Amino acid sequence: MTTLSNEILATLESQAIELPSWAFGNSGTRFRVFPTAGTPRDPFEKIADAAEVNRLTALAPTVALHIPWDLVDDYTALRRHAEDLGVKLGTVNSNTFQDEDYKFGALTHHDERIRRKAIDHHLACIDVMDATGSRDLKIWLAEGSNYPGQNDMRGRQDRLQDSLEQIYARLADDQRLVLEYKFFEPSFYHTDVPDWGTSYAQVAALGDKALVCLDTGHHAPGTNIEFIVMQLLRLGKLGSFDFNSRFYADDDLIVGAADPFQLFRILTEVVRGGGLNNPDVAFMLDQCHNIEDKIPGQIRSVLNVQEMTARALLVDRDALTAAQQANDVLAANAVLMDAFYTDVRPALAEWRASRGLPADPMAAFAASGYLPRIAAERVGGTQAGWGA
Ligand code: PSV
Ligand code: MN
Ligand code: MN
Repeated sequence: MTTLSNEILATLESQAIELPSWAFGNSGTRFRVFPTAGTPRDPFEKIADAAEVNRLTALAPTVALHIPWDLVDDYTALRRHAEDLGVKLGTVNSNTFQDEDYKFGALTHHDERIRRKAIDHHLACIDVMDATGSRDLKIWLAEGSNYPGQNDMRGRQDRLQDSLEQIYARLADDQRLVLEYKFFEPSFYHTDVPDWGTSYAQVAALGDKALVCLDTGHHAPGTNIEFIVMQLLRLGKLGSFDFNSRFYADDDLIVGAADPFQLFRILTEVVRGGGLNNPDVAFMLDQCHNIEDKIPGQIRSVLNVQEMTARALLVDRDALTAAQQANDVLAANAVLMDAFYTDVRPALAEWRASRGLPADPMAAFAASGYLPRIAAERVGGTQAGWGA
């Protein structure tokens, strides 16, 4: 069995991966949202489910909120509820994509009334952050156009900068803004923040508290995502990850499911660039579980990140540098592949058990009776999220 050094285990022990509250809600495609028994009826129940993932893995100490999906009267009570369950409230995500007014844009809109409304929504999100103790405001914009000529792309970019400046000005000293990019969808011709370069240009103009959010599912097929990770770390502008995996578009599948090797390559650059366990670089999941059970879906996801991080930490850096310096192409590649092909699962299971955690968190969850209990308890009610 492969053993992991104490240094690697100590690094893994500090790993924290934020869970998205919406992963626990029902979601689907434009064809159908399949409901699941026991789905949370309110943000309190979403946090209880997230806390279950953390209880079994010790990997997920924070939960991201989405406003208004997670609207509550009293955020201090929500914060207390989370802390009672051993987790904290994390990133606040804004939502300017489910309101009729935003059909043709929000922070980029030429109609000043609508743009004001979208800016005010973000200011309200920062109010929520003040109450929840959250550090980060995550902005993903569903803005763009479907047809050439439909919009003045330049004017929209200028208005976006002005809108972001107004939002940025409201941040407290210890708060940050992360701007997420996505190459297409819901718009199909142009998107206002389509790539890391645009996000970087926008946040660089704002200041140190504005950074880029890299969602692994938001790139064209074949994109070398680890290169982008390297570059943003190099520039000190990688604020956060939204981890998930994809086969075709923004599939939001379990991280590491579609392309484990890509996850390994990304994490190898994170390690290389000092982004691991770096408080400036938040690790988050952004996933939807359309057909699988949601809590085990999240457990599997955080375990996949942990496993792949362990493999990235196994890369023999000295051997790699020596091979690179000698232009030994095949030897350098072999160093990476040796680490990637190392099965770290038995060592991680043993390590978990030694810390009083279940060796197999998936099995422990299945045996816990939590799922049948919430299925019996949570009857009725509506649930906000993608299906809303
Ligand atoms: C839509 O693409 C999206 O998946 C973005 O990645 C956001 O992070 C997420 O929704 C939540 O708004
Ligand atoms: Mn995302
Ligand atoms: Mn997405």
